[in-house]
Amino acid sequence: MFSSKEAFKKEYLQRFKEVTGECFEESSFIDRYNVLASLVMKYASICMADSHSLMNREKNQKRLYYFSMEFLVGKLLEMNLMKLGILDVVTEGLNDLGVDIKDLADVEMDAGLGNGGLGRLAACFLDSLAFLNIPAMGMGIKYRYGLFEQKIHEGHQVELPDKWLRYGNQWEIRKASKAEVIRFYGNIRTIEKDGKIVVIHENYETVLAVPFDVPIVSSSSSNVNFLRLWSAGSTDAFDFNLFNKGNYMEALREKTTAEAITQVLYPNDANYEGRLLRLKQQYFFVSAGLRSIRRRYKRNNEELQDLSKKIQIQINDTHPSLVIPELMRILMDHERLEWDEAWEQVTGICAYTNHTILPEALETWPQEMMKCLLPRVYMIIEEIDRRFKEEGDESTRELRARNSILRDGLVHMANLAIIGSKSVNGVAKLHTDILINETFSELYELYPDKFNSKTNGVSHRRFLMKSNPLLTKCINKTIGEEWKDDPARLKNLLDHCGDRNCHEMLKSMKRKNKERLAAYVMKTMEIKLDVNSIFDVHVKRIHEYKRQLLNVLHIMYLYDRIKTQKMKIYPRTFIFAGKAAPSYHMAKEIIKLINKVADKVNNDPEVSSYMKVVFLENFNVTLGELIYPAADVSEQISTASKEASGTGNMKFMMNGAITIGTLDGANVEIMEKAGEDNIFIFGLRSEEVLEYYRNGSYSSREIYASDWDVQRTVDHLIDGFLSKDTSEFRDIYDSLILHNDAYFVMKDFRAYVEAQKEVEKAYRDTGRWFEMSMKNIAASGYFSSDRTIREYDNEIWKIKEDINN
Ligand code: 26V
Repeated sequence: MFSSKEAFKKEYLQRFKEVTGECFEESSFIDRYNVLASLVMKYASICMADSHSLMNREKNQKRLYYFSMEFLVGKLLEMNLMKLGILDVVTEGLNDLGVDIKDLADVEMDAGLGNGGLGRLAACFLDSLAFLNIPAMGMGIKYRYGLFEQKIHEGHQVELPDKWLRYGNQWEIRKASKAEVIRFYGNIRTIEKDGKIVVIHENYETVLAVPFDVPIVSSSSSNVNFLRLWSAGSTDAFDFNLFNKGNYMEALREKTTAEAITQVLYPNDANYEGRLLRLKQQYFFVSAGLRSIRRRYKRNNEELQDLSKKIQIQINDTHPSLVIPELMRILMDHERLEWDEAWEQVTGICAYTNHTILPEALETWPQEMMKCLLPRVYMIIEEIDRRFKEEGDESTRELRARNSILRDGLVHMANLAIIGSKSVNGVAKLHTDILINETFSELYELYPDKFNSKTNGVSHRRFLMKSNPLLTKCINKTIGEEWKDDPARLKNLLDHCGDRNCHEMLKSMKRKNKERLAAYVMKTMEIKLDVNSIFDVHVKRIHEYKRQLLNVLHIMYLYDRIKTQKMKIYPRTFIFAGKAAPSYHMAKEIIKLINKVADKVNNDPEVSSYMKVVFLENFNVTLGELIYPAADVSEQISTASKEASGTGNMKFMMNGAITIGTLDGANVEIMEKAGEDNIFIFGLRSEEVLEYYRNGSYSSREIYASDWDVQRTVDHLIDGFLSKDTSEFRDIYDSLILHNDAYFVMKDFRAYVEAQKEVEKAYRDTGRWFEMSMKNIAASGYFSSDRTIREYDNEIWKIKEDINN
């Protein structure tokens, strides 16, 4: 691209005039950002065009389509510059022009088209697919409003719309010519023609699906993949008849109803609600995506029998699992394939990833709703279900009935996804074991070969190289730069983990990152953090199973000890961030509690030299990038068995933080890789938790009665310790005592307190601490999403294999 910073400056200033018609000197950050982004986009688009034509026409390569309702992409400017290898040139060039690139990067709004783990994983996967040169396309929804913006007002969460498109989106190309028409509602009639049944769909409503393509650039090749986001509009934008009769509102109705489909991302990340609009979203992007795949396929291929040799679809959780019946519909109704031929293709193409075993998150739709909205798709699901129940031998009949797709008036989406896919994977070893042995044990009996595990990973390019340049430098100095393209080589750090100079380097890196975060906290909250204190960080969605409550109760306990027993602790800064689903009452109560405790601790001079507590507003990808590099301690304390994998745990690890956690999700593998001595594990194991659920023998009251510290701390929720209004945290108290503490917070309290003492002891021993830290960084290469994607490809998609043949 730019051979030198001079070349960059020349092109940038030229482009500035072309785009804005203004002089650079008087321009705003917004204009400067827009022009820079458009310049990067120019190159990315050219590469995208070239690689498309190469992949499609000449090579006709096999390709992956990653269907996901969520892609939590974050900001793209610096990432794209880094991947194109021009971040330094551009930074310096801008410097010459008197511009700090950070000011421009700040202008970009996060593309927050996801809730949390699942959406961010999808974005990391796109990054790795591009890096590994695997032809792939992400298929998703262009929500007008992404995940809400969180404000904290007097300790409460307030939700504001996320206007991420306020200044437009520089990273997309609208492909009006590739729009598709999607059909909802109506009736189905069948007729016979030439001895074949023909399905006729009548009286349907239509919605227009317009694709926006976002290029995913890669540092390793000129192949540019892309993310295709679908936006809904009316096929008949304005009814002039109605308008001419003066009925303005009615004339707009159709347009508004159609557009509503992609207006907003549903902000729940665990609690499933059977909303019609959500089902519309699912079918909308599934149908549009498949139609565009079919179009592309037919341009380059003649035989439909080869479909599964050219196309692979990964279904990210059950949300896109309508892919299965919709693809059946297209192959049968449009391409005239017989059921068996179509089914062979579909079950050779689709693979499903499960991301949660929380029963309340497993998707089901009322049969009546689906039948009405998607009459033909529903018929196909009925047929899939009928065949599933009749297949196999007699001995499996009952088992099949118990696991059918249509039961109790509901469509069970996970069952549909498992039956219609060639592969079913969990996202960490433990999670997969639980899927196999508990959640889907009976389906596992029928399809043992489908089940497999793919431990999650994260993009070390974004969460280490981009967000922690200081650590990147330290690593380069110690082991060279090969690890950047092959993160497994971080292992080489093990040869240096006893080296005092390395410890000093890491210590100074951590300190600077803590200063960077402290400056942000000062600017945004006017709270001064002590960078010499331990930064103990708990950032993720707020959920009872993630047990932010356990962390706060521990803080309350420490506070009380310092006050009443003059206990001395190593200074600590407890940092929280995360959003609660707007309708999740308990999660919002927990946010209130954290803020109440923060208020009390931070304003008590007797304690505040030992402790600070802060809740940072509006956790998103960008804030994460500021926080992970500054963390000393990573809180991963979910109730064992509940966290499918966790990916924050990996981001912290990569940045040299030490985990305090339960043996849950990928923590288990983090322990295996980093070594038991380099992580602080405590609490119930998953088997113990599952056993308690089975036999119902847990009693939180027993613990309350037998452990004085637990009792005193829990009582502080309602005895005026926190608030004059003793009813304020009654619901939390009741969840623990009246409702028997469903997440075993009280059960694990004592073990957590002890583990935290160990953390403090280790931190006081600087040599030990940084040795542990280095061992974590060294072992973090395994948790790069490059490794995860290689596994998906080697074992499920087999795309590289196809390219190499
Ligand atoms: C579920 C629902 C239910 C209906 C309403 C909207 C909605 C949106 C998202 C979800 C999926 C929740 C599942 C999820 O995010 N799982 C997380 O996936 C991460 C990546 O695999 C994993 O690291 C986390 O442990 C897991 O909780």
